[in-house]
Amino acid sequence: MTSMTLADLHPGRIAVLAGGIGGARFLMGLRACLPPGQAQITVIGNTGDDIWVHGVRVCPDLDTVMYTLGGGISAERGWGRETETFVVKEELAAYGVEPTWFGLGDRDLATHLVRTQSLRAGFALSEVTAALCERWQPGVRLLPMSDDRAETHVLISDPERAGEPGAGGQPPTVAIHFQEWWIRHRAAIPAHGFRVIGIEDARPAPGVLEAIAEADVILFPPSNPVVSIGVILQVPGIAEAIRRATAPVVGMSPIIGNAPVRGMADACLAAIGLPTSPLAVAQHYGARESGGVIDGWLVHADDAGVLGAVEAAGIRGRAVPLLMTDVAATAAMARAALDLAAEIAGSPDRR
Ligand code: FO1
Repeated sequence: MTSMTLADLHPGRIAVLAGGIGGARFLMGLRACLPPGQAQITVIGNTGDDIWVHGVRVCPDLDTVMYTLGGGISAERGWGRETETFVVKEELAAYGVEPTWFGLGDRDLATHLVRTQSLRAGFALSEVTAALCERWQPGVRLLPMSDDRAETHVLISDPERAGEPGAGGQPPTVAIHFQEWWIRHRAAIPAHGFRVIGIEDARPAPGVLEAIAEADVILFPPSNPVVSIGVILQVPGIAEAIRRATAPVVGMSPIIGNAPVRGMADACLAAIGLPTSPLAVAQHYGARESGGVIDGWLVHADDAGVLGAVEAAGIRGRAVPLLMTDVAATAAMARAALDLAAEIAGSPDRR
């Protein structure tokens, strides 16, 4: 069986569910591995991280994709702008205004001001995102998962009331915004779970369901499977659209060995009772043939030992280098994902 390549498919409509830094890094490789103009990439971005802070609306994962692909990202931080300053942040702190823990950059602030002004004028987040991308030209279509507000909050034991016995002798549980847990507490406070406030009423943004239905390939980059891709899949209609899609769905493990490549996916997996392993994440997404959302799964070369169990879960597995050390390495990973997708698309049993 000759392995099909993307060129054998229709000129390549690729839908990518993406979170922040991991998703953006992957997209740099995906864009690099395709001949220019060969494919149209639609990114469905996570907006569960979004937050109102100092009166402006910040969309971390959308901005990280936009800045990274548009050439404005701070390579050192992976978020926010390069050659950034934080004078406004310092001035706000001088007034004693909270949150002082949020890294609001001066250049980044311009993006939030434009977005906030446009939202206040009645434009939808998807329209605002398209307008911001006019400047940055990311080379992909960037869609928020939803135009409706759906914010990830983290359930933790109330640090202020640690002594008090709550239900069942546990201290009372409180919910804090994901950004506070992630930035202020570095995800070091054990999370009992996540609640995406408003997700039940959130609708997929215009173009999202069509991008999934019309895709030739659907990819899950190594973004956080719980609070990034996991949140996108909670938008009513999106997981169902992926289950029904004709395109093969291939994901990539954000976990190498038993540790996340970066970020704190292990703290997120623990919060929902999952071990930090490439197999656990694949099983969490589940095989499409048994009601899940993926057909194929890439694990890191050193984790080839889990491929038997991945296949037993009904998912076609491949072990390839998954460290996105530079664009060339990431392009090779993206190519491996596309080749696996083409193989799945071409095989009669679709697995
Ligand atoms: N991450 C941090 O670790 N510290 C920050 O102060 C911080 C500020 C920030 C501002 C704008 C933005 O778009 C992202 C920012 N991030 C910061 C990253 C952000 O918390 C994460 O990228 C996502 O929310 C999780 O992927």
